[in-house]
Amino acid sequence: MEHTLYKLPYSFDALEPHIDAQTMEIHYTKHHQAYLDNFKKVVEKNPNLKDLSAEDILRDLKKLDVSEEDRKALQNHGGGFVNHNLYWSVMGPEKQIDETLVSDIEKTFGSLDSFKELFNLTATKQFGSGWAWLVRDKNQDLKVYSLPNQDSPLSLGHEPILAIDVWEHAYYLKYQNKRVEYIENWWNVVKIV
Ligand code: MN3
Repeated sequence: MEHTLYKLPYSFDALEPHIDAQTMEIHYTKHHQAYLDNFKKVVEKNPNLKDLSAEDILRDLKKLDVSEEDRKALQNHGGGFVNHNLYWSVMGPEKQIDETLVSDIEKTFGSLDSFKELFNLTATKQFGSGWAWLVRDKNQDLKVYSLPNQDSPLSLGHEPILAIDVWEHAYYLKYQNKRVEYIENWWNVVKIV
């Protein structure tokens, strides 16, 4: 199975002023690329993984026949690879609203605004590096939570729908320590809701 970076359908400066071009370029070409490269090294070491997608590797993380060191590396770098693919894909310079998702969000959280409030609080409160997630659980119910590092909801049996990266590398050049401001402005470039 070949693993490739999500191909950005917009330029590095397309999300300005909310996400600046320099952050986008470094984030995509350096950070994301490094997760992919390191993930592929572990996959190459373990021939039993060669036919699995990165998503399947994360879903089956606990039961994979690999060393504990490699399992941790797959969690970190495989997670980093897959999480960023979603992050790029939910953003864009133009709205492409997912009406079904919006209607499910309104049913679950009362309104889009109350969902955003919960999501922002969750992203703000994630201590240290990590992500805030909107996922569907096994019953297709929507849930919001944060996970540390590059941990993937796939490893909990959940399907990721929307995610914000709150590692400092995602916002520090423009926002410095102001994570809250980054999170609030990020909604301007979320295209699916
Ligand atoms: Mn990142």
